[in-house]
Amino acid sequence: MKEEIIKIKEEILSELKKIKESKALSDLETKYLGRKGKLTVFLKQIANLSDEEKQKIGRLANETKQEMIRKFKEARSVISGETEAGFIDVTLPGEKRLLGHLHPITIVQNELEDLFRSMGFMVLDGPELESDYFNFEALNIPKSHPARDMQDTFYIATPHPNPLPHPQPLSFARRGERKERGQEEASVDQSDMVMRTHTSPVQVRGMLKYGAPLRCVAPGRVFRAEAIDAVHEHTFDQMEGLMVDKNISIGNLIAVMKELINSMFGRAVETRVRPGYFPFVEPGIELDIKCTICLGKGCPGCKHSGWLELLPAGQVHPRVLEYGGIDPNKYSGFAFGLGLTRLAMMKYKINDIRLFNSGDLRFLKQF
Ligand code: FA5
Repeated sequence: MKEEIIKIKEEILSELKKIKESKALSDLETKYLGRKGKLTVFLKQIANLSDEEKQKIGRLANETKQEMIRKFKEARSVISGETEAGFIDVTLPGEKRLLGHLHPITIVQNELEDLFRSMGFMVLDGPELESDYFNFEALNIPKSHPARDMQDTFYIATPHPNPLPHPQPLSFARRGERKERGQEEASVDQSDMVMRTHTSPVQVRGMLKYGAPLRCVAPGRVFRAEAIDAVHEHTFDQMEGLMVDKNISIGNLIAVMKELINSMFGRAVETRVRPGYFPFVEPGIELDIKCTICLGKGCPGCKHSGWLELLPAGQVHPRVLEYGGIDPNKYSGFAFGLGLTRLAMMKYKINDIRLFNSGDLRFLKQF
């Protein structure tokens, strides 16, 4: 009988070694220690032995049973990752959680927001469904202006059901001017709606809300009825920047632009500045960046030109300050309209803009 008890014990220990998960462990415990388990049933025979044999075998039987109960308990702790003291065994391999990823444009936007906050800029938001007034009119682009053709606009067929009255531009008499000007020139249509073609409407919204002096950036989506290619999307992101104060000049603008480019790329990147035309700035400039993908040799990411239009900017037009309720005799300002999507292309060396809105998880998982 003694040999039989030892044999069952070895059998249990050898099977225990192969167990890796708790269901199999419970089954094994039932098989040997359950009410009809092999060891339990075998030990019941002890009751039929003589008193002398009972004493000899009984002790071994009892010790073996207790030892096996302990072994099962230990095995259960190992499988569930707990030690006897109830602590988590940190050396066990962890459960790998599936983490989401920030979209590359969100990453770039967050970095820029931090940079501009550190320079005292507020971060503003504006509506994507915008009135014709803020998208064009208040930016010195009246209905008949040829500059409306510069941006292919998605006009909304249904007029705004409950349009708010737009503020009329304030008239500030210029030096040497007698007559009040402004109000009669503006053909304010309060119900025409467009998908905003740029983030520039937030300039005027910001000025009307906060007045001067003002420093703000406004990131967000913009929409254009564009022919799509490797560098043009119909839905893309821009970040508007605006600084209004006394004696703000192009010098301040260039200092901020340099700060922006350096912080984004962390190294000197070749840029070039050209004159640019936008009715809401005077003078206007365009900053291009040498393509970081082909280093200027030409690739699909820069439409084989070696350069990418990134940052148009200029001194805020006095008319726009007036639309924002700010006296252009006292204040001046600069504004820029950064192509955020194009910046993300250059930062991460992505040579096709269509990847950003593709929803392709293989693309997004790289960030
Ligand atoms: C504007 O949208 C002006 N509102 C910018 C501005 C603001 C000028 C303030 C002066 C003062 P533009 O149409 O060039 O300008 O667009 C600005 C930037 O957006 C471009 O330099 C480019 O980087 C990006 N961009 C323009 N069109 C597209 C497009 N279809 N797809 C992706 N990015 C584009």
